Amino acid sequence: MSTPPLGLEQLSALDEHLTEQERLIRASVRRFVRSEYLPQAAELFETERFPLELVPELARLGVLGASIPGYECAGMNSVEYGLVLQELEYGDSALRSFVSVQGSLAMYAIYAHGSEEQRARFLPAMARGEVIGCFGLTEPDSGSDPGSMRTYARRSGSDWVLNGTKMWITNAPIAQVAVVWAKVADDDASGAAPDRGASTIRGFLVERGTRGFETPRTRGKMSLRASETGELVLDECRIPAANLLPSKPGLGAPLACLNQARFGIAWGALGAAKACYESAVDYVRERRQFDGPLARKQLVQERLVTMASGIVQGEIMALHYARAKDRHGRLRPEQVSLCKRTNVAVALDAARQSRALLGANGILLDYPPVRHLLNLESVFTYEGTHEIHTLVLGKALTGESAF
Ligand code: TGC
Ligand code: FAD
Repeated sequence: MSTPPLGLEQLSALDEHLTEQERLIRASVRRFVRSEYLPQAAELFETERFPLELVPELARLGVLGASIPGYECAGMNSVEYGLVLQELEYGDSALRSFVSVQGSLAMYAIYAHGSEEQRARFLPAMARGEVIGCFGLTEPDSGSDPGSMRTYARRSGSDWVLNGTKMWITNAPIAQVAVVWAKVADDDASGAAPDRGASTIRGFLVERGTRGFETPRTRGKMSLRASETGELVLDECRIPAANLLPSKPGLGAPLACLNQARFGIAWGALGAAKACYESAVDYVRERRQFDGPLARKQLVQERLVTMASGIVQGEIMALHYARAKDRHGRLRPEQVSLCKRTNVAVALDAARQSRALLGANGILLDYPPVRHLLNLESVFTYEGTHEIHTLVLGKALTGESAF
């Protein structure tokens, strides 16, 4: 005798801890994702296309720069923002990545590290989706260790001249403005290059159309295929002094942006995990082998229980830290690492379990698990790899650096 399945939201009882506004925001983004994105998710993945035509609606929903106060941004709290990202990644990690990079990386960099003029010039247009941004930290020879970057900027009169290459940059091919992190000499000495003593990291706003700035697209990714990824190639690229971010020099500035984005990913990845879980439950209740539905087999139930446990624990942790973030205005970087590391691993495992439960059908794009599984391989790697977050936590817990 079978009974209706208990949903994840009933199991976690999360809604009891959400305000009405938090639930309403989640519902409006859920409607959008399920009606506008999901029907074309497989095709967008297959054809490596990001649906730029959806950007105005994303803007209308208030999800671009959602947690920034003022400047036409929605000023959402951390729970609202987390729920938004979870719904977006239920659709696809590419959709969530677009929003993370626009809001938590590009817009946040301008908000936290920019001048009042830069904020007023860029943030409202970015919140409206009229200007798309990207965030260039990673380079061909500098990934987990961004302090080793070789892109550098030198002063030339009142301008800055940038040289170097950033790669793996989300939104690069479609961005009108790139936040580029580059080394400059401690004393801003003219002509400084990394091998000649340039040592301080500064942020620069590089606008499309600037001479010496190209953004070639990266093709052939087997993950995040619906996300636009590219390089930022800077060849004697001259930008005005007004495009230097005036914040305190150092790696701390880009890492502060990463804290925002990593926290969002900790929520977002669980959206992908939920899509995989729900797809598996539906499938095993229908699919019959050995005289009964797969849902009646103990090994199948164990996989579902493992998935559900991870998702519910991850959500409770994310909610706890989101409330703490709003109370204190910030989280410790180690807390952000704990959330990102744990929840992305939960999601990747859930996608694998779900893919397996669908058997051969699990490798088809007709079902969501293999798409999420492939996407989550990138999520595991970007914004600090799983191992980097292990080392951040290991250092904090022992006082010893193992980098
Ligand atoms: P370290 O000496 O530890 O620190 C240098 C300075 O930075 C400060 N700091 C932080 N500040 C804010 N938040 C954090 N999480 C911070 N971590 C460190 C630190 O206090 C220090 O400040 P100061 O004032 O004393 O100079 O730096 P390190 O060179 O040893 O590196 C530390 C390490 C390895 C943890 C860091 O470099 C790291 O996180 N590496 C991973 C790189 C990464 O995450 N890259 C992501 C690129 S962007 C991306 O992937 C976008 S994908 C987006 C999408 O599509 O969704
Ligand atoms: P590496 O740093 O070379 O690491 C390779 C392996 O070695 C990993 O398993 C790593 O964990 C491990 N490793 C490294 N150091 C250690 C150590 N000390 N001890 C033990 N193991 C170690 N970057 C941006 O700046 N902006 C973006 O918008 C952006 N978008 C991205 C989008 C996608 C789809 C992808 C895949 C990446 C994106 N990235 C972006 C880059 C991403 O942040 C980097 O890929 C990531 O930081 C890891 O760098 P890496 O690929 O060079 O790997």
